[in-house]
Amino acid sequence: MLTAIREKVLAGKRISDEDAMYLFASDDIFTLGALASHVAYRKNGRKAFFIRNRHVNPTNICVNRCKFCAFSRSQGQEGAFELTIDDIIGKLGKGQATKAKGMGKSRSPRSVHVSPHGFSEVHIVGGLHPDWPFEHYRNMLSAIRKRFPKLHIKAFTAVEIDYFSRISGRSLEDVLRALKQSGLGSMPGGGAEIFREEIRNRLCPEKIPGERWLEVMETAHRVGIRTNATMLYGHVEDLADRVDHLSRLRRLQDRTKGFQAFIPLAYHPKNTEIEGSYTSGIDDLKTMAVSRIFLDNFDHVKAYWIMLGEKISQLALLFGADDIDGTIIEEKITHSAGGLSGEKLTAGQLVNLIQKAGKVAVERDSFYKTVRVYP
Ligand code: V47
Ligand code: SF4
Repeated sequence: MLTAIREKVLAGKRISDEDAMYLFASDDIFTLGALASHVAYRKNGRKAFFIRNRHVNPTNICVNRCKFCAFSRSQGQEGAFELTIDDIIGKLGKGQATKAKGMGKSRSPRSVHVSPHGFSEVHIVGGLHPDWPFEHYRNMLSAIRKRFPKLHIKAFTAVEIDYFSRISGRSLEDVLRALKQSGLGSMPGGGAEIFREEIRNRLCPEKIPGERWLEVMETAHRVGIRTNATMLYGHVEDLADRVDHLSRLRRLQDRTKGFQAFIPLAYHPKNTEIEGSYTSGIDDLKTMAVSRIFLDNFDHVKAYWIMLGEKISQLALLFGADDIDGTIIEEKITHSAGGLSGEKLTAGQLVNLIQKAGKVAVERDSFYKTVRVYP
């Protein structure tokens, strides 16, 4: 069976759901790595991408309270926070002090892209706040755009977009167009978790169904907003749930071509309601490899170093990943749940991780355009 799958992959053919099940169940991790690397090479050559970015969470107050989420709080609960728009602008402004960090002793400093604030993208996601009106989110984007006109704003999961539609009474399309007009550049892939209803009900009964998540993304793609996609694995799902999830993403991508990257998110169990254990390194690498092989219509598969750790994300570059995300600077979601990594890496450290994996480090912009190649 593995030989037949191998031949399909080498011939550039699509593998089936059954093939993906077989690969997940296989212990032949080296063959998985070789096949995934083959697909990654066909897509991106020896390149592995990173970005200078910063994460910001405007609030952790959330009406959903998903059972795997250690980040969220109820209103008035200890540890709940709300950032004002000025707080957010202040955080983004602080990057200016770090703009030269991680550059090392560059041999060609003039070719180096350094945005005025030290990062080229801000990634904004937060809880579903019970009181904030939709206008608040538009004002947030407009204020950021006004203060940092060149900063790319990647913001709001499909779950947040659906919430904005409900609190404002506007259609999804209307909400997305309005956000785009206020400065939204693209959307992250969070909130997907596991689409299958039985699992979703156990994980996050208040969250929108998988079908709605896909509908939001389809609408975003239709109005010209590129997005990512994720899958949260390693909790209560089984391998068939993972394959079902990947399969639904692949079908939507066939229709829209609007997903840029797929990011498998390794479950972190601390301070959560469902508890459980950390994922194993083997599972992380296998999941990366099977995702890369299966999602033949995704250009990029990302090894998010915050969740995988520096070392596994580096190894993941040999198991199909072509991106390790970015400088991050501040991270709360994973760290609330027992994240074992640091919260920030310099560009120099990211380049080093990539180069030591034998790949060509490429700093990218938010649409995977090359900013700088590190020889
Ligand atoms: O939506 C929540 C997940 C996501 C836990 O698109 C957890 O480029 C593990 O989506 N253990 C947010 N995961 C992070 C995310 C993301 C990160 C980096 C890049 C991109 C991108 C997207 O984190 C949530 C949820 O799926 N999450 N709790 C937990 N205990
Ligand atoms: Fe809220 Fe998102 Fe956490 Fe769920 S995962 S409780 S929607 S912040």
